[in-house]
This record gives sequence, structure tokens and C-alpha cells, in this order.
Amino acid sequence: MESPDATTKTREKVKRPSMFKVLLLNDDFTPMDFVVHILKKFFQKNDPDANQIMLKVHQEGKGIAGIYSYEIAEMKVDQVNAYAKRHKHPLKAVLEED
Ligand code: TYC
Repeated sequence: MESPDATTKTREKVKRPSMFKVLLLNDDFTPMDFVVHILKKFFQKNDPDANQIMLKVHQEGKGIAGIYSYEIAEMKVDQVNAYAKRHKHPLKAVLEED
């Protein structure tokens, strides 16, 4: 049987899916144009936005490449880290809960 406040209880259970930031971390070796390329290839950034994010990472140590559900964010992190490694650059992407 439904309790009188079944509707309320149902609403209380509704949770928005947690979102996760994909952060790029600065290093001293990865070329700036490779980071811009990554932001365009994996995060669908246009040229001005990609340059702005790359410079923020370079100056501040880290920056947000994109915000996604856990599954998508994890996939982006893995793809970027594998791609950077394949191209022999130390660039790292990490997840951070939003
Ligand atoms: N610091 C790097 C350089 O001077 C550029 C860079 C930017 C590297 C962002 C990584 O996530 C990064 N070539």
C-alpha cells in the first residue's frame, strides 16, 4: 500500500546524476599546441576557447576541459592520457567530482 505521502517520498529519492570535471594538469614539457589540439579533438572546443583553457592550465596549474557524467568523464580521461602517452608527452587529465 502507498502511504499518504508516497509522492513526497518518491520526490525525495530523485537525485540528479553526479557530474565530474575533467581537469588538465600543467607540466613543463607538453607543447602548448598539443594541449590546444587535445581540447579541440576530445572536448569539442573551438580555437579561442581551447587556447584560453590551455593558457589557464599553463598559468594556474590546472583547468577544466569539460564536465560530464562519471562514465563519459572517465572515458575522456583515459582517452587523453593514452593519446598523450602515445605521442610521448607527459600531459595528464584527471577526474574531480563537481
Ligand atoms: N606548460 C606547458 C609549456 O610551457 C604547456 C602546457 C599547458 C602543458 C597545459 C600542459 O595541461 C598543460 N609548454
